[in-house]
Amino acid sequence: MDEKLKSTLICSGVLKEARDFLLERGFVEILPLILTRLSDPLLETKYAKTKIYDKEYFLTTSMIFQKQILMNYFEKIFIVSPNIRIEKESPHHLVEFVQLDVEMRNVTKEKVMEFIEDLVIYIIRNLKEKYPQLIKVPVPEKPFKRISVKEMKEKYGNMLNLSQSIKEPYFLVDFLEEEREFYDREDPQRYGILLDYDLIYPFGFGEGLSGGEREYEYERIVDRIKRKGLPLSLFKEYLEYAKERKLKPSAGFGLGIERMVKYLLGLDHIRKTRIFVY
Ligand code: ASN
Repeated sequence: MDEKLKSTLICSGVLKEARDFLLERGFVEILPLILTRLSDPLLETKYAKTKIYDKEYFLTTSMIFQKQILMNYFEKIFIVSPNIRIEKESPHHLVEFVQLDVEMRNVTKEKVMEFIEDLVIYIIRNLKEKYPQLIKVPVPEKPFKRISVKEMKEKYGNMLNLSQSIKEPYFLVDFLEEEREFYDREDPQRYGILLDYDLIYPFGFGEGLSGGEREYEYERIVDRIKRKGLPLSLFKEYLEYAKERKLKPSAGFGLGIERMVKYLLGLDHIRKTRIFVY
């Protein structure tokens, strides 16, 4: 079978297994937004700004803020969310990609990492059973190893070298404030260190997921935005929620769907995971 057709089949399988796992655990699925007025500042660009019926919109880079706002109403949610990011031309990046965006109220970094282990093991185990000829990667065992960003840099230099050197998924933790966004919660005991986690696939497949605990207190959010040198006016709607104490303690993650398919099928380029992306 052609690589793009295999990928399409496995992509459908990943989404089915992920949805089954989350719905069984009481998660509510939220529909994604493509046009938005509030999106992730991670690349500091508002793509394709456009006016529709006198209102300005741009394209979603991630639904991080919507996930946090939703925590005021639901305890556990997920979104199969298409994102646009002009980040880098590489075998690991797509301008248009889909992430499985998950958020949970009142959970800690450790709990979410355990949850991710269970989710990833569930998806791989079930897909290996259904498609034994297509999926050769082993079912990982938990707990996945944890490595700090500091240790990763000392021992491997960078994330891709780490990924090339390992034979099972790892969690990369203890990101520095300047490496991530203002909404990622700073460890109250360790200034400048964030309560984030990335899932790194082995055999050079690189980062597969990123997430963290979130800042939710108005004063802390304002401080973090200022430390980034960003204008508060960019986040007006979000800051209003925070001021009214409508953001709750939460943590979550985004799992890249195409990156997981690329890893499961051992593909050399992420374009091969999408039937209409060339
Ligand atoms: N989805 C990511 C998260 O939950 C955020 C992102 O895509 N930048 O942390």
